[in-house]
Amino acid sequence: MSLHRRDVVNALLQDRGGLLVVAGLGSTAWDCTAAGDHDLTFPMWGAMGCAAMTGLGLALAQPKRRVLVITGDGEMLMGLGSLATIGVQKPKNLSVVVIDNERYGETGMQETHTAHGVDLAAMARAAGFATTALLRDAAGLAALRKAIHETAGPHFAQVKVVAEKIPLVLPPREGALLKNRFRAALLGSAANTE
Ligand SMILES: Cc1ncc(C[n+]2csc(CCOP(=O)(O)OP(=O)(O)O)c2C)c(N)n1
Repeated sequence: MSLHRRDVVNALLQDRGGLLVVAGLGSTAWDCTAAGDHDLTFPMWGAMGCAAMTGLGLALAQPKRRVLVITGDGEMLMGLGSLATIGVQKPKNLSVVVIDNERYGETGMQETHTAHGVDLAAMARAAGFATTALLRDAAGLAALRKAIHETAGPHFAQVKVVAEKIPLVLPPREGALLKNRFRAALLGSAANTE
């Protein structure tokens, strides 16, 4: 494994334009914040297993916007049924990227099932995603970024990264603030008074 998670997330979020981002709990939320706190990033904080479903809802509600879910392997493993639902709904504007350190990082680096051969990309392919990829080095990153921003999905990528403990970069902690700023940035500030 040669990729570092912060480099991967930085590369994917560079020049993000109007991209809507749902960040899974824990490390992927810190990664997204390290790349630049943003009104159009919605971090799940402690909610585990629902990042991809939140992204699907957003993609269906906002078909003209591109939506990216960035989440951890543990978080994705908890919500595997969402792959099937996305495969059936087939939102062209949705991408799911799993930052796979093969560990439950936040709770003590216990190994997840991906450390024992579970192939999330194959599961997404079987579920009906338009494209799937398993990345182990930087070679596929540019193509993944292009898919997220430009081509018809749903896209799924499992990106193997070094299992490392790195300093936390926390987004705002207040759920109502995160929801309201996201809604205001997406729909205009009047949306929060409706
Ligand atoms: C329903 C539920 N179970 C357990 C937890 C505790 N928990 C918080 S983060 C985490 C591990 C997340 O692992 P992963 O998604 O792989 O992220 P990373 O390794 O990148 O931190 C766990 C088990 C939780 N927040 N919610």
